[in-house]
Amino acid sequence: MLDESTALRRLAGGATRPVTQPPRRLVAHLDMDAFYASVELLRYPDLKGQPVVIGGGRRHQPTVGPDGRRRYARLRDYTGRGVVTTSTYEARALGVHSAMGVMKSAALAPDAILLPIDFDEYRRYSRLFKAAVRSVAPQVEDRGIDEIYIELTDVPGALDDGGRAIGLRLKQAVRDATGLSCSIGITPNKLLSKICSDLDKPDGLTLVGFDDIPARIWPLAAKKINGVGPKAAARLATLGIHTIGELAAADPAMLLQEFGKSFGAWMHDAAHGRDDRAVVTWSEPKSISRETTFERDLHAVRDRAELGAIFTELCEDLAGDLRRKGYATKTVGIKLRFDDFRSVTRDLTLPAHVMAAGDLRRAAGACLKRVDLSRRLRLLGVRAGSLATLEELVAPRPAEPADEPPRPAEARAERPLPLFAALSTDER
Ligand code: DCP
Ligand code: MG
Repeated sequence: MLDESTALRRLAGGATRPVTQPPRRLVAHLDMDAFYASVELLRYPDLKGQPVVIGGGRRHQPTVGPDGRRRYARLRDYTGRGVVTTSTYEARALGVHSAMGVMKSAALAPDAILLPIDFDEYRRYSRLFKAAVRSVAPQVEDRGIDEIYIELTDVPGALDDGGRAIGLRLKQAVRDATGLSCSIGITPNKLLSKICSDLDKPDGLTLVGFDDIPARIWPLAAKKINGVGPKAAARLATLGIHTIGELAAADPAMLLQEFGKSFGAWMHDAAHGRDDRAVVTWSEPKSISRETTFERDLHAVRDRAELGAIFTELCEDLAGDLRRKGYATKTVGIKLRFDDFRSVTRDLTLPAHVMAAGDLRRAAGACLKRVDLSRRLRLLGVRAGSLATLEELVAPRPAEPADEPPRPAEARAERPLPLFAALSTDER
């Protein structure tokens, strides 16, 4: 039996508590280098080493002159409201960055080359690099077009050298499959790995263990923590907290008071490098939406035609998203923002799943009828919720009761599902 003082010490987490090492875990965060720009340089290798900005429309496509040489659009000739999606490191050295207006970037780098955006090509390379990674380490969480998390803990040998060998193998696999470079952070969790993949760009491999946190993580700006946005960073700055180290040293009670219980506690843990989120290898979107802010506020009656055209286009774009991703929707919603910045949403649940633009448009139109439209509008959005994959609709999961009694196979074959009619045009 335990004597009282031992029991108390154990309760208090004192010296007699068995020391358990946290389970050893390694997670990678991989982010492609200057992704869209690097994909473009594969097509136009003559541009290597030059400042190149990706952000134009089709009219900025390079042309071939009578001498057989390619001619590129230059930033200085650009007029319009487009924004920079990304740029080569040479353009960044001149001050250009993502989300900057193209005309503003032209003032900084007038001679830089402008190339149009080609999402299809970037998506193709995205699939290629992710497949290459999966062939080395299968537990991959997709975080967008150019970044992923990879659980390395179960990859044989990965833990032996802090992840260096597996990191090099991943980079080589990506290079072999795509010709592109990436930067990888490998640490015990997602939070630290996300920070670390950015520390040695381009073509970096950064390994950090818990023991390295004071030297490698604490000197960094607090906003380097994914989740500490510009607003939180500005608020921290007013409290005299600029670095992650200063955040780690801050009184947790003060953080809770200033930022609320959950965000305050999360920031305290994050600054100490604590994060136990799993690498989630599979997920379905809850909804898919499209929205647009108008160039000028529009009125439902006076600008009816223009508004109608935008509304239809949004539904067509949304239908395209659903088709590409292989989903149908049963709940269609709209979002409106008025000129006084007030927002309203309405939605409608349909008797069956749909994915065609016309069906979305009708449902969204019915939602619109339920809104008072006397004020002018700034923004319009359309959302598809209650998603089901096409596979689920064709072969419902056994647990789900069928909506209608099974029909004979021949009858099914003769009457294609409306979904397939929608799919048959281009992307089947
Ligand atoms: N992107 C975009 N608009 C932004 C930011 C990014 O369209 N405001 C696109 C273009 C990028 C891609 O997403 O190529 C990936 O974004 P990153 O932030 O990873 O930027 P890069 O990969 O271009 O550069 P880095 O080497 O810094 O990762
Ligand atoms: Mg990137």
